[in-house]
Amino acid sequence: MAFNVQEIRKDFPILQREVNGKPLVYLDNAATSQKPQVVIDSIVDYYSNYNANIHRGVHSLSQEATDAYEGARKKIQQHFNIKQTHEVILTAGTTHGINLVANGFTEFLKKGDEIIVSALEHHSNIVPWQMLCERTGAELKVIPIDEKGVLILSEYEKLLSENTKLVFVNHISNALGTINPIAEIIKMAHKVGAAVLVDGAQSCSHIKPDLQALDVDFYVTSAHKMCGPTGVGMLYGKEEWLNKLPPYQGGGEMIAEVTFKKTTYAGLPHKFEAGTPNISGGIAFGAAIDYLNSIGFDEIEAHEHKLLQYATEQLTAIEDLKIYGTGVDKTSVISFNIEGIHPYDIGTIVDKLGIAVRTGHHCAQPIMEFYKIPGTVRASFAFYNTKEEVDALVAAVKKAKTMLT
Ligand code: 7TS
Repeated sequence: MAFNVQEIRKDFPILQREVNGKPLVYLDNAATSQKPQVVIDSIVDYYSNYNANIHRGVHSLSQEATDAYEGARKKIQQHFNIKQTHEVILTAGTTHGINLVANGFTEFLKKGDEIIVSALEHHSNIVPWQMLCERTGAELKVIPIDEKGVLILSEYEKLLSENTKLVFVNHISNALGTINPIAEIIKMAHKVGAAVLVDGAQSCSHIKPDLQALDVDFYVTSAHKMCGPTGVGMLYGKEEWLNKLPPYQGGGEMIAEVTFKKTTYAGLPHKFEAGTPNISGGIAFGAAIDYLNSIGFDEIEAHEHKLLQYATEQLTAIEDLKIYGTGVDKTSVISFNIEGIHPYDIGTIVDKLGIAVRTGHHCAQPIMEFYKIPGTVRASFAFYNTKEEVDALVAAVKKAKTMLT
């Protein structure tokens, strides 16, 4: 089916509403995406028709719920081209997946070992590694960026050594939109025997990563950035790594046998899935993946690229407006400031005109420190945004500028 943005918008009930008396222009997709009716329906259907706990009942409802939840895991596996279903761990989201891995590495690291992160990371891909370093005595090293907000690979190469045990980098920067050359980063890390975790929180709504082709060791993402619900996500780990890592949490459903003397753990993926999970969330994650694939990632990328180009041209034409993150490989995120105006003030005025953008440091304070700014205004576009919405943003930013100068 040809890509028709007006038809697609009809799938999202929220896009029909008004904010402050104006049609909603939702440009905060990097924070969370909106949800199509099919995803909302999948949650309602579960609670209305087959709500039961999974993996434990012989009764029919439990079986139906288990089949739907495990069906979603299979969809995730196929979508990301993961070799085996049990390499998909269902989590509460990206942050949970990162902490699970960081916690698991505690017993494998010692003083003298090094961990590399990039200067483009979200706090959730910095803080857990700092905590890991505190626990183990390992040292954190940082791949720097250039003025365009692009990682300097020659500096990364210099940081790599036989002491490097782990490398963590996001696929796409949430604050700037830079797409990182993860295939190269992974290859370089593997040459020195280091494992790599890629944070895909920002990428999976824009592109379809092939995890086997990337040969990545761990990959994490959140369903809510991909038209799915909040509170659910995915951790992919290579089987050999997941077998090596200890469980993150103890509880029901993650055991093989429990006595007061000793507990043995269940196999993958259950070893990492203690307790009753977000069942409706997992099922809806599967529905979101089906929905995105029904639109098609080639179409999504092409449309978003056009929006990015158009919005970049239009915003750049505003005097004193500076865009941060100007690398060639970039997704549909524009972070900007107008000289002499606080980003929060712009965000507040454009909200009055129905336009949702994020302002602030975007949980990436080191990037703001690099540019010596308090924060930015960030407009992040999804496949359901339109050229007319870009025009509305540009007009609103011009109005804000007039009011504030
Ligand atoms: N990593 C990146 C690159 C992110 O962009 C985010 C969330 C996270 C990790 C954390 O994801 P969570 O689902 O576990 O919370 N980023 C943003 C953002 O840019 N604006 O709000 C949340």
